[in-house]
Amino acid sequence: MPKRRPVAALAAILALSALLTACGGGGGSQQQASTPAQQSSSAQQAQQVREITVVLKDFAFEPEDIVVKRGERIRLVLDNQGTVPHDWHVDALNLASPKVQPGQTARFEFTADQVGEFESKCVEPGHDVLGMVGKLVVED
Ligand SMILES: [Cu+2]
Repeated sequence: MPKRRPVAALAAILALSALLTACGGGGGSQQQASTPAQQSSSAQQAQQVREITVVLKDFAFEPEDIVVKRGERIRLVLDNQGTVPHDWHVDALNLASPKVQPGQTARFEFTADQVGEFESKCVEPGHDVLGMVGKLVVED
Protein backbone atom coordinates (compact mmCIF):
# COMPACT_ATOMS: atom_id res chain seq x y z
CA MET A 1 0.00 0.00 0.00
CA PRO A 2 1.37 3.28 -0.97
CA LYS A 3 2.00 5.51 1.82
CA ARG A 4 -0.35 8.30 1.88
CA ARG A 5 0.59 11.39 3.38
CA PRO A 6 -2.28 12.88 5.08
CA VAL A 7 -3.03 15.97 3.32
CA ALA A 8 -3.19 18.55 5.88
CA ALA A 9 -6.28 20.34 5.37
CA LEU A 10 -5.50 23.90 5.08
CA ALA A 11 -7.75 25.82 7.12
CA ALA A 12 -8.62 28.53 4.89
CA ILE A 13 -8.86 31.58 6.82
CA LEU A 14 -10.86 33.88 4.90
CA ALA A 15 -9.52 37.17 5.50
CA LEU A 16 -12.31 39.36 4.87
CA SER A 17 -10.96 42.16 3.04
CA ALA A 18 -13.24 44.21 4.92
CA LEU A 19 -13.86 47.28 3.10
CA LEU A 20 -13.87 49.25 6.17
CA THR A 21 -14.66 52.29 4.40
CA ALA A 22 -14.23 54.70 7.13
CA CYS A 23 -17.03 56.96 6.58
CA GLY A 24 -15.07 60.13 6.45
CA GLY A 25 -18.15 61.99 7.25
CA GLY A 26 -17.20 64.10 10.15
CA GLY A 27 -16.90 67.77 10.22
CA GLY A 28 -14.81 69.33 7.58
CA SER A 29 -12.01 71.36 9.02
CA GLN A 30 -12.89 74.93 9.00
CA GLN A 31 -10.17 77.12 7.73
CA GLN A 32 -10.31 80.66 8.75
CA ALA A 33 -9.69 83.12 6.08
CA SER A 34 -6.49 84.80 6.97
CA THR A 35 -6.49 88.51 7.04
CA PRO A 36 -4.00 89.97 4.66
CA ALA A 37 -1.07 91.36 6.55
CA GLN A 38 -1.04 95.04 6.74
CA GLN A 39 2.22 96.40 5.61
CA SER A 40 1.61 99.94 6.48
CA SER A 41 3.66 102.66 8.01
CA SER A 42 2.91 101.26 11.44
CA ALA A 43 5.50 98.56 10.80
CA GLN A 44 8.12 101.16 10.19
CA GLN A 45 7.08 103.03 13.26
CA ALA A 46 7.55 99.96 15.44
CA GLN A 47 11.17 99.66 14.45
CA GLN A 48 12.10 103.16 15.41
CA VAL A 49 13.56 103.83 18.81
CA ARG A 50 12.52 106.98 20.60
CA GLU A 51 14.98 108.42 23.04
CA ILE A 52 13.73 109.99 26.23
CA THR A 53 16.08 111.59 28.70
CA VAL A 54 15.32 111.39 32.39
CA VAL A 55 17.52 113.27 34.82
CA LEU A 56 18.10 111.51 38.12
CA LYS A 57 18.44 113.86 41.06
CA ASP A 58 18.64 113.58 44.82
CA PHE A 59 15.80 112.67 45.03
CA ALA A 60 13.56 113.06 42.03
CA PHE A 61 13.03 112.14 38.41
CA GLU A 62 12.96 114.93 35.90
CA PRO A 63 10.54 114.67 34.29
CA GLU A 64 8.53 112.64 36.74
CA ASP A 65 6.14 111.30 34.15
CA ILE A 66 6.90 109.65 30.85
CA VAL A 67 4.28 109.09 28.18
CA VAL A 68 4.82 106.39 25.58
CA LYS A 69 2.78 104.45 23.07
CA ARG A 70 2.08 100.80 23.53
CA GLY A 71 4.52 98.79 21.45
CA GLU A 72 6.79 101.76 20.93
CA ARG A 73 10.49 101.08 21.37
CA ILE A 74 11.84 103.47 23.98
CA ARG A 75 15.42 104.18 24.92
CA LEU A 76 15.67 105.90 28.25
CA VAL A 77 18.77 107.96 28.75
CA LEU A 78 19.24 108.14 32.50
CA ASP A 79 21.45 111.02 33.45
CA ASN A 80 22.42 110.88 37.09
CA GLN A 81 23.12 114.42 38.25
CA GLY A 82 22.84 113.44 41.88
CA THR A 83 25.47 112.49 44.42
CA VAL A 84 24.39 108.89 44.99
CA PRO A 85 23.46 105.97 42.72
CA HIS A 86 19.95 105.95 41.26
CA ASP A 87 17.86 103.81 38.96
CA TRP A 88 14.44 103.66 37.33
CA HIS A 89 12.04 100.77 37.86
CA VAL A 90 8.45 100.03 36.91
CA ASP A 91 7.61 96.94 38.89
CA ALA A 92 4.19 96.42 37.29
CA LEU A 93 5.85 95.93 33.90
CA ASN A 94 9.04 94.29 35.12
CA LEU A 95 11.15 97.16 33.91
CA ALA A 96 14.41 97.67 35.71
CA SER A 97 17.15 99.96 34.54
CA PRO A 98 20.74 99.43 35.52
CA LYS A 99 21.93 101.34 38.55
CA VAL A 100 23.49 104.61 37.48
CA GLN A 101 26.43 105.99 39.39
CA PRO A 102 26.64 109.71 40.17
CA GLY A 103 27.76 111.68 37.15
CA GLN A 104 27.14 108.75 34.85
CA THR A 105 24.61 108.18 32.10
CA ALA A 106 23.01 104.85 31.34
CA ARG A 107 20.76 103.75 28.52
CA PHE A 108 17.84 101.44 29.05
CA GLU A 109 15.58 100.18 26.27
CA PHE A 110 12.11 98.78 26.69
CA THR A 111 8.79 98.34 24.99
CA ALA A 112 5.63 98.66 27.06
CA ASP A 113 2.94 96.26 25.85
CA GLN A 114 0.27 97.17 28.35
CA VAL A 115 -1.85 100.28 28.33
CA GLY A 116 -2.23 102.15 31.59
CA GLU A 117 -0.52 104.26 34.20
CA PHE A 118 2.23 102.61 36.17
CA GLU A 119 4.32 103.82 39.06
CA SER A 120 7.98 104.33 38.40
CA LYS A 121 10.48 104.62 41.20
CA CYS A 122 14.07 104.47 42.23
CA VAL A 123 14.59 101.30 44.22
CA GLU A 124 17.63 102.42 46.12
CA PRO A 125 16.68 102.19 49.79
CA GLY A 126 14.49 105.05 50.90
CA HIS A 127 14.61 107.00 47.65
CA ASP A 128 10.97 106.46 46.77
CA VAL A 129 9.93 107.77 50.17
CA LEU A 130 12.06 110.85 49.57
CA GLY A 131 10.17 111.54 46.38
CA MET A 132 11.96 109.57 43.74
CA VAL A 133 8.80 108.34 42.11
CA GLY A 134 6.94 109.06 38.92
CA LYS A 135 4.65 107.59 36.34
CA LEU A 136 4.96 105.68 33.13
CA VAL A 137 1.88 106.36 31.05
CA VAL A 138 1.31 103.90 28.21
CA GLU A 139 -1.23 105.00 25.64
CA ASP A 140 -2.90 102.94 22.96
CU1 LIG B 1 17.53 107.08 43.73
